[in-house]
Amino acid sequence: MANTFKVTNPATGEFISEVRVNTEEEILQALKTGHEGFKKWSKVNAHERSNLLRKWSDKIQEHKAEIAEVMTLENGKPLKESLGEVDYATSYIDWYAEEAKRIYGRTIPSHTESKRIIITKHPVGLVAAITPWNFPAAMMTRKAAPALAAGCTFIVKPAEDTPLTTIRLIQLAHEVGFPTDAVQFVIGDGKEVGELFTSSEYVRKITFTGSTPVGKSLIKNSANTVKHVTMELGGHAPLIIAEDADLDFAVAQTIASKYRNAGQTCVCANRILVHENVIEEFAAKLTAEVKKLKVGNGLDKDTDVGPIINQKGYSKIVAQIRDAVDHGAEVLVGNEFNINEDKGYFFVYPTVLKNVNLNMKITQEETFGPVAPLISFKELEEAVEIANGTPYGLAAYFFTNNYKTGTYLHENLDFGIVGWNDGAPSAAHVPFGGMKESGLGREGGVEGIEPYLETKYLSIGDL
Ligand code: TXE
Repeated sequence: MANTFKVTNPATGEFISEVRVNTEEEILQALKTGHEGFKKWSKVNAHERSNLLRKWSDKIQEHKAEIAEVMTLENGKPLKESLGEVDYATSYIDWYAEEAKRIYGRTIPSHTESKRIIITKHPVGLVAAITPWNFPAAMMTRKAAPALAAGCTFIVKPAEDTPLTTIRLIQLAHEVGFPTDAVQFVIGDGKEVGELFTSSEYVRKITFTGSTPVGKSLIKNSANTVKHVTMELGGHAPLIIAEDADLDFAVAQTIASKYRNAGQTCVCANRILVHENVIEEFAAKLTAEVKKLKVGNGLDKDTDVGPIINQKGYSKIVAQIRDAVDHGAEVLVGNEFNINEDKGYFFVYPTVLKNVNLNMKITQEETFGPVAPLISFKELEEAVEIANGTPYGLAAYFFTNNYKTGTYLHENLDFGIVGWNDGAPSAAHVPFGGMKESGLGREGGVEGIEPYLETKYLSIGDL
């Protein structure tokens, strides 16, 4: 493994900091520590775990401005979005601080007079998390909070591009009193750390947010030791504009869904399906609004859209735009880039494409960039078929004020998250996750703590 990672600002290419990469011995030791720490942490009572979580949340809020700035520096997202992400991240801690106190068992009526049957819930053990760079705070707390609330110990490997936010959050967890063997981080290359995590007998659960191919390999590698897995993988969200939709509202929601974090979110609208009778009007309104978006350094307070995280992400987006244009897509706005490969910064200007068809890469693969491809449809059945026609099933959106249309779409879209006249349905109190190759399990809500718990059944016979 390399000895250090250089963290750079994707808006300028400037060096921010260097983080030391842990050696294999250190990572193995950390896993042993987490396993041994579990014996103590799992015995801490639920109210105390809850109190610590609340203190952690408060502490993060005290440091909100500092954390948001670090996030913008390493990720590039506009400062206003980073501030919002700190709130989003602590909302998971707040939610699971309460859920910690509601890990209920139950009793089951017996089939004989003498027997008593009791069901209890227990933490699974050491949880190893691998997190992405697109939401460096929230993707970590969404895993750490339910794990710690359940009584599990927790170790996280942040993404190589954005380790600083995570390191700061873990430091604050220790400052408020979480034992250092209950909450840990390690720094290293994804594949190498992933293999150490999945092959370790100490790790009882892997929780991952990232690309579908990496998720599949983690599931495979976890099989040897039969670990629990939660996978939040790629998405390719359809956003359907029905003929009767309120177009101004739908445009505003599409912009919020599509261009937040420069389109680098797993739930962002990737395929905009518009009824043929309103596509011209919708396209004109969307284009007019997209032209107003300001692209730049996330630290500038006017910036709406920041840079792309790195060259790999940038190249994928540019290749999709070029492929679409080569195959007949019309550029309504965008298809412009501002790159400086020597300095290492990569901007893609918000783009809207019309005349997009299903043979183009952009309709088949997740984009992870600020590009809105407009696809025309005639019948709702056709829209549903296109929407469901990929291996992904994370989020879907539709805009209609017609109850029958909305009900039909809700019932027929194969997605874990459905937004009806809502382009931003995520929250700590709801189950977030995907169907098909978008993942396994749910994060958030009451569902989000279950994957960190084992069920134990006690049968008491004759007493
Ligand atoms: O993902 P990776 P990348 C999608 C999105 C994006 C594409 C590639 O389409 O364009 O994935 O992004 C760690 N074993 N999403 O390359 O590689 C890595 O260190 C174990 C959607 O950034 O999946 C990082 O911590 N871990 C997604 C994390 O996985 C490995 C968010 C994510 O990186 C590993 C990110 C391996 N073999 C990308 N290889 C979402 N669901 O929001 C890498 N990693």
